[in-house]
Amino acid sequence: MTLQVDTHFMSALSSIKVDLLLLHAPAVFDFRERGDLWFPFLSTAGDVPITPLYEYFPMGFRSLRSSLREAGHEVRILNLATLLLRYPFLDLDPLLDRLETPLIGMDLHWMVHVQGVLELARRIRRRKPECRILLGGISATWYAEELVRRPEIDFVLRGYDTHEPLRLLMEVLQAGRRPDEVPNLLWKTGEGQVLDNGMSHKPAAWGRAMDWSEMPAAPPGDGLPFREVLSIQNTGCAYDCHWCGGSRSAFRRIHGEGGSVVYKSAAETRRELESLKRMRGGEHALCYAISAYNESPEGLREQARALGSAGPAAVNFEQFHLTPEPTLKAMAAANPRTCITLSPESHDREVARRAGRGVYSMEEMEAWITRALDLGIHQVDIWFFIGMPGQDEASVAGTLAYCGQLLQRFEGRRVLPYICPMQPFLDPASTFFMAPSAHGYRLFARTAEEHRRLMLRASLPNRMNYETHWLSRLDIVRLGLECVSGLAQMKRAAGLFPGSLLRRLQGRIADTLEFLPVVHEADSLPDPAERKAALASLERGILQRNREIFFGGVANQAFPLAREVGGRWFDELLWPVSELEAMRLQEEDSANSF
Ligand code: B12
Ligand code: SF4
Repeated sequence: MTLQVDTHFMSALSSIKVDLLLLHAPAVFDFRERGDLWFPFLSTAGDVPITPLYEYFPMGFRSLRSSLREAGHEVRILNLATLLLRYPFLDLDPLLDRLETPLIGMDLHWMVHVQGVLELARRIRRRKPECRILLGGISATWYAEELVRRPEIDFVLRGYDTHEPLRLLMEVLQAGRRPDEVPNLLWKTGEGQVLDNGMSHKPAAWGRAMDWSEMPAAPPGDGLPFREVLSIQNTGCAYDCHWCGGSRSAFRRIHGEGGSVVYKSAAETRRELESLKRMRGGEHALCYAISAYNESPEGLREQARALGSAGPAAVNFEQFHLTPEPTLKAMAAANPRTCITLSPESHDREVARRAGRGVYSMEEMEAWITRALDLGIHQVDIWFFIGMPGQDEASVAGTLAYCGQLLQRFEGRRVLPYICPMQPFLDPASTFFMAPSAHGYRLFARTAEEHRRLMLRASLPNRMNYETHWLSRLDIVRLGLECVSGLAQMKRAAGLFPGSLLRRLQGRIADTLEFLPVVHEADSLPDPAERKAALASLERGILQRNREIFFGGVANQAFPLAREVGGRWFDELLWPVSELEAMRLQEEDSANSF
């Protein structure tokens, strides 16, 4: 499936002239053309509504845009992952030709984007050699020294808050000066010498307000019942889940000594929550307070009150401990549809403890759920994980069975368990990543380059960067799918799922489970020529399945109904929808005339 577009179509797109383009890459750049790379159903672990291109960009993209605009710069965002999903006939080079910018900044926040980011940087360098390329985000910070040495990268701006350093960098570049004075910057001179300006910019107050009143235009056909928004009022973490690249220890490894949680200032938090009231369609907003677990009880009650007055349709608070009653009451009072998300990781407390959780037993959790629901909490979501130390197949089966018990005990009430495999990566910089064998892990990649290569393996298990002493890579992927299927069956029995949805979900999972060992076996052949031939024989099957994954709508475990891609807060298309739709019509006309 090669999607070459005749470049005269592109004349329908206007030229875009900016001082900085913030660009979000698809996780794998050439996803449309590759018959040798399979993206299985639910391969993103199924926790958030995305395709395997991982379309979310860091929230900081939007606050960087607004703060740099305030400083007088023209800054725009392009989510290339979404653009190519909605308009798959577009080609990169003609798109780049419509862009006039001296600087392109890409997020390598999530490691899973490593292939997409580097491939895109390489292609931009080839097509627009005059344009400087900058990386930022958590993974870019961790791998900065390796990344800046690559010929396609000019700058890496490290840190959890880059608003001020980026403003300085733009000022310096516009004045034609060397960026020696920009803190947190790693950069290359014209002669290719790498210079490190040090990482001194670690502000005590993190981030700027997100402006929710500004949302990307929703393309036609987008019938989303809810608009997801996020309320993240801190970064880093007070806790230490050992698999997590944002944990207390990992945050310090990445950013150096200092505190491990950094909070937004009260003024910026207020400004952000106020903007929710001005959001178009805000009454349909589903607001996730993701790092709410790092707030003090007073902070959390304050956040609940503020969210309540902003009036979204529903609010979801993520909690590490079992929330105490006074806070539960404030949360329930904030919104009639307040949901709490817990992540015990495993029903087996020993497995949970080894992962850095296990702070309550399942009996304590169940008693708490009863109280929480009685106090007016609308829903409790409970996430379990696959890929933890000491967790074997029997232990995962035990977790699935426990989910069944939970569903039975709370039948008719909104208590929803989920099981999610940790794939494809164990987070770089996490405690398990740093000392794998001590915790029963084996790593298949450590450097950014090794991760980039992994992302190009045909089989999802071979794309994973770890296995455990108890579960192989293939086991982790297979068990994840089996658990989602088993859980769906249980939810159907509890009246939470329509039968038609269950049949469709289970049909797709059954097909994926059947194809999984076939692709894995072919991709694991040791002889490269034999591997290539074996994969070539599977190309049609791979392309056909990938097409459904990318162009059949986006789904996740919580909302397994496929929805059209677009209209989400991060679906920034850069060009006006009217121009893109006009191009679609031209393209369809041209296809019909053949
Ligand atoms: C909130 C959160 C989310 C939110 C998304 C939030 C968002 N869009 O920003 C949701 C729930 C959707 C999410 C999803 C995922 N997440 Co997450 N997430 C977090 C969490 C809890 C906080 C992140 C945070 O504080 N960000 C705020 C700050 C740091 O970033 P920011 O303000 O947005 O951006 C600033 C800087 O990062 C930097 N910057 C970022 N990009 C760029 C680019 C340029 C050019 C420049 C100059 C600067 C720059 O400057 C910005 C402004 O100051 C962390 C854990 C933790 N405690 O850190 C995990 C974490 C980041 N997530 C992680 C993972 C693995 C995922 C998923 C891949 C999980 C999955 N499903 O498989 C998905 C990916 C989704 C996608 N891309 O489509 C890992 C990443 C590990 C790694 N190194 O790869 C982390 C560390 C821990 C974890 N396992 O949850 N996540
Ligand atoms: S997974 Fe654990 S350590 Fe990581 S952000 Fe969440 S609570 Fe913190």
